[in-house]
Amino acid sequence: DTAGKVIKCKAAVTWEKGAPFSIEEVEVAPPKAQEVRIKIIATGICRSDDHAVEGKLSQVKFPIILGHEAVGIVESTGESVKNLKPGDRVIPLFAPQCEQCMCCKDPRSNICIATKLTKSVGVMSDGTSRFTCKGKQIYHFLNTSTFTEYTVVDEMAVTKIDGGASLENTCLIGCGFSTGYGSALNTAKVHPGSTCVIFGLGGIGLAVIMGCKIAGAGRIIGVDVNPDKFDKAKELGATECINPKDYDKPVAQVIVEQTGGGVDYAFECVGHIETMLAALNSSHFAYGTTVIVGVSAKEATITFDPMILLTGRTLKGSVFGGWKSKSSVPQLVLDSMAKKFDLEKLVTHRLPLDKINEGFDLLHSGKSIRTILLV
Ligand code: PAD
Ligand code: ZN
Repeated sequence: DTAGKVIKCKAAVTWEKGAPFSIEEVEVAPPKAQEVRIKIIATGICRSDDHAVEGKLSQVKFPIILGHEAVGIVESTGESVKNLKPGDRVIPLFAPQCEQCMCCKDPRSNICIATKLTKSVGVMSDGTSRFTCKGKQIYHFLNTSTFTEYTVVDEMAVTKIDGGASLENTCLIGCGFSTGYGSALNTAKVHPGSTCVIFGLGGIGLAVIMGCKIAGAGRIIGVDVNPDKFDKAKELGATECINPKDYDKPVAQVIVEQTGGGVDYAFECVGHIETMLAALNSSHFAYGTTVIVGVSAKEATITFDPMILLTGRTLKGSVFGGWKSKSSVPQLVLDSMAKKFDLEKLVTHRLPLDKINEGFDLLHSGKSIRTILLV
């Protein structure tokens, strides 16, 4: 029985900006009050982890254990933890929910005020870390830190899922799938017969396509500079795909021309300023909605003529697809078990945690959609 004791286990540590992952033995302290220690079973590689390695995110301190898209099993719980016990199958929540604050109680938002205000970057709410390695404190990432055999999270940052959920691919509900799918359903509210364009056909963009299709969109246009992504996009519901490199005019102009004035819904799933502007410029002047899903680099700013919005365009964004994580994730897991959508379609590779650097190489080369690390 490991409850109440320090656990020594394997983790992938990022010692500094730009460094490769280093497999280390780390010590994971027991959970304090209102905290939960989780044995991670599987964790996906998301572009946001790569942004963190590259130092593009403001909320990252090194050395750190990255990873935020996972499924696991509760190992032990700290004092006064309600509704979770050892053995429960769980998904960590990078966008936690206290379920008490103004935003958690407001149906329009999924960004919890409590976690935003009370949490310092990279540590638990008491200001300390639960990870040490070679005598050094290792920072936490996005309330989760999942590239490790064991992690500790706040009770607000984990939710129990059905005991029969697959441990093979359910981790994608922890980020990529839910982010894209919810961006279409919750943030854009795609309507039947509408025309949609998706910039960036990685895990996030493809999950947006799955959402657009379920919402009954009539035309779903995928845009990527890597045409190797087109077959999968079409398999998941894209009706056509565009490679901006095939044209000598801006891709937004191509889309406006091909859609008789612009799309109903444009999604940016890359994280670049240029594709955010291209998405906005592809949207219909009178009623087009643009959703920014991609995470831009910390110093990036966007500039456009405000008149572009005056005629009726809407520009918005969302984190985790607008889902209220704690309450929505268990239902998304049930929907997946009921085959409402197929998570396996987003999985291209599976590797042991030790081969995490290979997984990131696959992301960089454009060969993978989602690589799942089996911990
Ligand atoms: P990914 O790297 O798997 O996919 C990005 C895709 O964009 C690739 O297929 C690229 O070829 C393509 N691409 C690159 N440049 C261009 C371009 N100029 N025009 C068109 N396509 C291009 O990443 P991902 O799907 O894991 O993540 C996508 C973004 O979403 C990334 O910025 C990530 O940080 C962000 C994200 N946001 C949330 C959220 O809650 N908002 C959650 C998770 C990820
Ligand atoms: Zn992610």
